[in-house]
Amino acid sequence: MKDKKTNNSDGANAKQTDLERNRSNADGQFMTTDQGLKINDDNNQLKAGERGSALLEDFILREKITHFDHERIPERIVHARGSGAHGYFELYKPMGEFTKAKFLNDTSVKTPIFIRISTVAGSRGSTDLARDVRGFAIKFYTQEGNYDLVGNNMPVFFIQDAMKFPDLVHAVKGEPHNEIPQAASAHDTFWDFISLMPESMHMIMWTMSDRAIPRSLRMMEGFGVHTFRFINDKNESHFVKFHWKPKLGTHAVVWDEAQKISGKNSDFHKLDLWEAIDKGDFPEWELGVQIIPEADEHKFDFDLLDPTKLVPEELVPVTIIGKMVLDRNPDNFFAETEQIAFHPGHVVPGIDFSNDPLLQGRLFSYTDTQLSRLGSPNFHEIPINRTIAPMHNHQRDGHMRQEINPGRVSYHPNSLGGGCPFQAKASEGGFTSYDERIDARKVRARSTSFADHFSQATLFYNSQTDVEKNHIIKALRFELGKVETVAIRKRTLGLLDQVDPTLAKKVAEGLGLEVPQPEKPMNHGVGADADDAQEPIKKTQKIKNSDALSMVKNPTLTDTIATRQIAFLCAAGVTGKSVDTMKKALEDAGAMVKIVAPHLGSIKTAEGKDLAVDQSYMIAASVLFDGVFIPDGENAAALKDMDEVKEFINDSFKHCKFIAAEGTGVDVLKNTDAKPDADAGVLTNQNVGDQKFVKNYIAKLGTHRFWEREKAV
Ligand code: HDE
Repeated sequence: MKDKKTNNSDGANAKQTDLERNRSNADGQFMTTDQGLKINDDNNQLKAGERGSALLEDFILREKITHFDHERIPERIVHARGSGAHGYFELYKPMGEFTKAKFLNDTSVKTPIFIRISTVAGSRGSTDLARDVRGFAIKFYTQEGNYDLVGNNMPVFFIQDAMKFPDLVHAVKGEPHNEIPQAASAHDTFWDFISLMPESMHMIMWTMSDRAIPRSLRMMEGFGVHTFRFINDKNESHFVKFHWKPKLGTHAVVWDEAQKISGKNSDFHKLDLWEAIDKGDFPEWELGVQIIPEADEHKFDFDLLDPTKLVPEELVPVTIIGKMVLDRNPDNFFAETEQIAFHPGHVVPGIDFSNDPLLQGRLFSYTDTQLSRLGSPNFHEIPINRTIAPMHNHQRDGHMRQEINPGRVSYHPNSLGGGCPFQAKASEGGFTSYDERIDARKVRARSTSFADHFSQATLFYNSQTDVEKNHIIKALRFELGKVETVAIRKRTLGLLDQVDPTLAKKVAEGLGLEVPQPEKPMNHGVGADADDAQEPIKKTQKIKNSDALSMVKNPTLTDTIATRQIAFLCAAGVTGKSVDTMKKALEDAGAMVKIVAPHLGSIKTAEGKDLAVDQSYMIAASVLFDGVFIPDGENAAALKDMDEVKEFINDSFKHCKFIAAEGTGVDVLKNTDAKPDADAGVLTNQNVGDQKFVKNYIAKLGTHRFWEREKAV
C-alpha cells in the first residue's frame, strides 16, 4: 500500500527540503569522528598493551563517551510522552470574512504541519493507555511564519487560572515522597486537590469518560480549548473555538482493556499511529470552527473566557473549513518529536488571543520551558522548529547559534545597514495585536461569571448514553477506590452530588459510603482570598442534551472499519476458503487481518496450502484487536482446549467486541462465555464462505462495540 503515499504540496516540499538539509545519510560512507576524521577501529579503545590500562590520549573514545553522557535532555514537565508525524493542512473554503491569516484564505496552498500527540501526566517511558487527557499540538509551517494550535483531545480544562497549573500538575504526578503512581490520577493527592476545586468538575466528567482511553490517537477529536480571536483585514474580531474531527470517528477502549493493553504493549498508541502512516493509511482530521461575533460575547449562560466551559454545538454549529492529513513518519524521534517546541503564542496575522486567564498564563510558560528543556534561546533554529518564512531580526548569539549574521549592524534603528531589516506595516503582513479596549482596576480576582462549576458537568453527564454513564461511574469507583483518605472520597462525592445525585449515589455504593449531606463547597477562585471565598453556583443551561458530547451518539460517527485489526484464530487444518473469503472482504473494507496460530512461520490449511502466521498465541491478545474470527476446519479441535484461546474469546466477549465463528470454528466457543447468539454480538455461520455472513460481520464491526452486552452498574 506504500504507493498510496502522495507527494506533498509546494509548502510541504519547502519544509521537507529544509529538513533534508540536516538529514544525515550514512549510506556507503566511512565512519568518522564529529570532526570528520575517518575512524579505523570502533571496537577497541587505545590501551597500554592488549591487556593494559586505557590511555587518556584516546580522544576518539572520549568524544564518543562524552556525547553519550549528554544524550538526554530534560523531558517535558507535562506531556512528556508523545508521538509525532508530518503532514499537511488543506483549506476547503477561504475564511477572509473572519480572518486574514493567509493559510486560511488560499485553498490552493497545502500548509506543511507537524503534529505531536501526548499523554499529560506520565513520564516519557510511561504507558500509552493511561487514563489521561491527550495533548493535540499542531505546528503549521505557514508562509507568514509558524502557527501553533496547542490543544487537547477534550474541549475544557481542570482549572480557570494559570496560577493553579503548578498545583494541578504537582497533585496529579507521582507523589513526591515515593514518586508513586506513574501516569495515573488514581491517588490521594490528585483527588485531594480536585475535591477542593469545584471548578474541575466539568473536566473530571471528561477524564472519567472513555475519552481518556482512546482506541487510537487517530480516533480522537482535538480541541483548541480556549476561545481565540479571528481578525479580518478590516480589523474586525470574531471569537473562535477550534475543533478537529477525525475521519475514522471517535472511539475508545474499555478500562479493563486499557489496563491489559498497558501490560501487553505499552506502546500501543505510538505503534498504531506509526504503522498506519507507514502502510499508507494516512490519518485525517477535518478542522472545524465555531465563530462568535464580538457583539454576542455576553449572550451565553457561561463566560467565553472560562476554559472550563465549552460552547455547545447546538448553540453555535461547527463549520468545517479544511482538513489535516498525516502522511509521513518522522525520520528521527529525538530530532523531531522530542525537540519540537510548541507555544500558543506562535500566531500569524489574523489569529489573536482572548483574555482567558489560563491562555494568558500559557503565553508566558512555553518559551520559558524550552529554555530549560532545549537549553538555549536558539531553539527556533533546530530544523523541526524552523519557519519556512524568511526570518531576519537583530537577535544574536547564545548557546549553539547556527545562523551566521554578517556585518556590523545588530540593532534597530540603524543607518549603517540601510535600516534593514525593516518593520512591516499591517498592510505588508506585519503582526498587530487586536486593539481591544482595556480600562480596568488592577486586581487579583476572578469574575463572578466564572462561578458556575456544575451545570456543564451535568450537561456532559446527561448527554451520555447509559453505557457511557456506567463507564464514568466505574471510573470514579476505581479512582476513588485507590484513594486511601476517606475524607477525600467523601468530599468528592459531595461535589459529584452537585453534578448528578444518581451519579454520586452509584459511586458512593461502590465505595461503601453514603453521599454526604450537602456541604457548601468553597470556590477558591472567586474573591480575593479564602476569607471572602464564595459558593459556586449552578445556572440553568439552555441546552439540556448535546449528542456531540457522547462518543456513541456523536453525529460525526462513521461506520468505517478502515484500519481495524481483526484476529483470525487458526491452527493447522484450517479451511483455506473460510480464511480467504473473510480476509478478502475485511481487507477490501480497509481492515487489517492478522493470522494467529500456535507457532510462527506457517501452517497447512485443509487444502494443503501454506498459510503464513502473523502472531503466535504467546504474543496475540484480544485487547490488541478490534474483532475476532474463528474460521472453519480441523483447527477447532486444537483450539478448543487452549487456555490462550479461551482467554482471547472471553476477553473479546467481556469487552463487548463482535465475535464471528464459522463451521466447526463455532465449536471453539463452547468452552467460553461467548455463546452463539447474533443478538448478543456473537455471529455464527454453517455455510462456509457465505458472503451474507461476511457482510453482516463487517457491518457489525462498523458499530465498534456491542455495548448492550455490558452489564449495567
Ligand atoms: Fe500546556 N504546557 N500548559 N496546556 N501543553 C506544556 O510546554 C502550561 C494547557 C499542552 O507536544 C509545556 O513545551 C501552563 C492547556 C500541550 O510539545 C509547558 C498551562 C492545554 C502540550 C506547559 C497549561 C495545554 C503542553 C511542557 C496553564 C490545552 C504539549 C513542555 C496555564 C489547551 C506540547 C512544553 C508538545 C505542554 C504549560 C495548560 C496543552 C510547561 C502553564 C489548557 C498539548 O510549558
